[in-house]
Amino acid sequence: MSKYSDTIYALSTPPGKSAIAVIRVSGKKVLKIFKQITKKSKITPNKTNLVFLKNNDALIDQVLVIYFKSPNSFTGEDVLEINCHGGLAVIDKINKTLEDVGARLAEPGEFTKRALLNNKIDLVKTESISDIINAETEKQRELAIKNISGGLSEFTREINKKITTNLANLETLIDFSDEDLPKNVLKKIKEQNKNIIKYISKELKTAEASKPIREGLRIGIVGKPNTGKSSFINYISKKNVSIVTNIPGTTTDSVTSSIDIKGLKFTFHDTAGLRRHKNKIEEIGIKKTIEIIENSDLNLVFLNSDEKNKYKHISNKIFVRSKSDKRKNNNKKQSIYDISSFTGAGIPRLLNEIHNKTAKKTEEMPVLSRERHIKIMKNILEILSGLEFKGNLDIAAFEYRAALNLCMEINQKFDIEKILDIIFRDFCIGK
Ligand SMILES: Nc1nc2c(ncn2[C@@H]2O[C@H](COP(=O)(O)OP(=O)(O)OP(=O)(O)O)[C@@H](O)[C@H]2O)c(=O)[nH]1
Ligand SMILES: [Mg+2]
Repeated sequence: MSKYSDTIYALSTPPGKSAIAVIRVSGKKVLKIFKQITKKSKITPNKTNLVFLKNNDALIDQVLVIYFKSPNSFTGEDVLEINCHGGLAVIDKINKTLEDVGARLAEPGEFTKRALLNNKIDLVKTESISDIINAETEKQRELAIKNISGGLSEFTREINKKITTNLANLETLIDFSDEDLPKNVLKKIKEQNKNIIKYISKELKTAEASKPIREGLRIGIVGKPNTGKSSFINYISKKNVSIVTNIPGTTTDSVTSSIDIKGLKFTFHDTAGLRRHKNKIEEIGIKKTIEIIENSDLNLVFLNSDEKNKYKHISNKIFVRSKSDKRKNNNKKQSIYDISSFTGAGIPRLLNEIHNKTAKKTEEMPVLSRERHIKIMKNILEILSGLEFKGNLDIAAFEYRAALNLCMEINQKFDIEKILDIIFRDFCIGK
């Protein structure tokens, strides 16, 4: 018997004490379970019902329950949503009671997985649900909701249609002799092939440009010891993520912290900086700094005084001088950002500049929002670009069918088990 025939339950709200908690139950035994835990004989679907939950005859809590009758529920199965008081003991007792009457704890994402298997949602929507739950910034949320509302599904359908039409034309050309066909069919096929390539390339470009939305941006914080690097990362993180002392060389390892600037995720890397090392620990720390400089979208070089020319080898950088609260005449030069991590002066301007310098090309929201989609589209592009339509056209038709199969992988239950695990890895229990 498939594990999907079990009746499952899970807390759908975050674990911990709260005013209200929601426990969801889904599967064939839902009605039987409802009767057992409420001692009621009937429940009307889609209506709220105030009932007492019981374990045998002992009262557990007074709760609101809603029954969604299959197939009109999120999972497509019978579903019971229990809105109980959010106390830890209450949640625990209800969970135990559900276990006693034959339900089992759901795996991460199992509710959504069942919705997918019961055709309540498609694969792209499933991924978008995961993305919307995991969205950390406004832009990531916008991207996820775009695909929940069908952006990618629409694009995929369009590509699918174009490939199918061209494949049909190719097969007609193979099956019929030249005399029976209108002229220029092959020319049209070639043109259409070019159009599909253009169409996919454009979306891949947008996807590439929007990488910062999906993955965020990396900002290195480097410079001499004691220039205020760690104090800065602490200030913008609003907590002490990195140790600060007046001893030069306090930071030896790299410390990261992510913040949201205008809807984008920026991960700052505080480092040991660049200096002569005195021991093995410092040597490793400085090696790490060099790696971070190379892999960052932008580096903030913290200056002590005017040692700008020491950093000629860093290409993508801006200069920062902290501790402006200690100076009377601050630098008026645009090329150095004067800040204070004590008063916060100059920091909004600096964050604004960091955003301007790194996030220029992210205005357009892509339809291809995941590595999986991008990889499939790249593969299709490779197939279509490699076609010559010379000699035996059977080869071209064969390749076109391969492209069509790939396209279907985006949104259909193609090789489903293979990709399900990858998608559901990011889900939480109860969703
Ligand atoms: N007045 C003032 N002092 C600051 C400011 N930022 C840092 N400091 C002080 O400068 C000293 C060094 O600060 P850190 O933030 O540890 O400097 P760092 O660049 O991380 O130093 P290392 O980790 O040793 O490379 C500490 O005593 C801080 O309190 C600031 O904006 N104003
Ligand atoms: Mg430091």
